[in-house]
Amino acid sequence: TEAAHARLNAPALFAGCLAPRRNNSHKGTYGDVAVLGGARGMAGAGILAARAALYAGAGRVFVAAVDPGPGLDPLQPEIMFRDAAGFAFDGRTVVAGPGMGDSAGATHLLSKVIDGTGPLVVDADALNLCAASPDLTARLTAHDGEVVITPHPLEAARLLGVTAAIVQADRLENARELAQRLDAVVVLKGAGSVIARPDGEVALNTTGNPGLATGGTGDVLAGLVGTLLGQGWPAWEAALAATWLHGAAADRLVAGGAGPIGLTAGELPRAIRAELNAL
Ligand code: NPW
Ligand code: AMP
Ligand code: MG
Repeated sequence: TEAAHARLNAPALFAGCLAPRRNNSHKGTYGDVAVLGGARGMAGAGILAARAALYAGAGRVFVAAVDPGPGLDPLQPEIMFRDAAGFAFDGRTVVAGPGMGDSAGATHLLSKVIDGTGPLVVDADALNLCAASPDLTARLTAHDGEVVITPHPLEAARLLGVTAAIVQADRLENARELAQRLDAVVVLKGAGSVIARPDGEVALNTTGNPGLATGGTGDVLAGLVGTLLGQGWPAWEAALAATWLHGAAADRLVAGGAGPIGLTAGELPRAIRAELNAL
């Protein structure tokens, strides 16, 4: 079967990257994560990604917003809000795309981040902008730093220039193809997320449930990948751990009665924290 060609994602595959929080450490030790998002009407997506980054251990978390927005998450005042224009992205881990929109401003900021240095997660609207621009895609492929992309099947289809049905017909092979083309680690999301890397290695995620089929859960995953990259994890292990933890958190919520019907993305970050500390 197809799955025979894929490893099954499990904590053993990323356990080597789990490090205890050292006594002699400070917020600077655990990385800055900046979410490039915050288009009008979708501020929530950036906040969800930022909360995931915070609850999975980032030292400092920013939302760099493309449009004027709330400026504060009253339920999560730890998150710092900045105007994306003028924000110093370089050297920080950037999660580009959740609720970013496709405005000219968003496109300009994305190209700036892609041409910069440092670990990079590309999700949602940032993937769609790349799919619409061969130039941006080429520059992403040449990015100076680790890159993880987190497409759902339609986003993957846009990048490959095919339909979602074609992506779904051979998820392993299409995830591999994207990883090779973009020279990036790919998380092809959906029931049984596929994690692929440019050398052809693939893993199939075993956690998660249909409670995740609701708005905002992908934004949480992107923030989670970003926070692990920001704590120094290599792209492959960060993608494996994030997909495993994200699904395990959803499974934990369902076991507690908070789903699958009506599970909300906002409940995931705390459950992710519980999973991470239990490992
Ligand atoms: P269908 O309906 O089957 O034809 P889009 P988006 C398909 C932000 N958000 N298997 C499916 O197509 C995001 O961050 C903001 C098969 C679905 O309708 C982005 O910036 C939120 N098909 C922006 O919105 C919360 C699948 O893709 C279509 C599939 C747009 O992102 C919500 C949707 O894709 C959201 O995260 C699967 N497993 N999964 C907020 N609170 O601010 C998806 N599809 O049109 O690219 O839009 O993903 O909603
Ligand atoms: P997005 O479409 O970007 O919001 O991402 C949705 C998230 O939920 C991804 O992490 C998917 O893998 C996950 N997901 C969606 N539907 C399911 C499902 N039926 N079973 C397991 N995970 C799912
Ligand atoms: Mg999404």
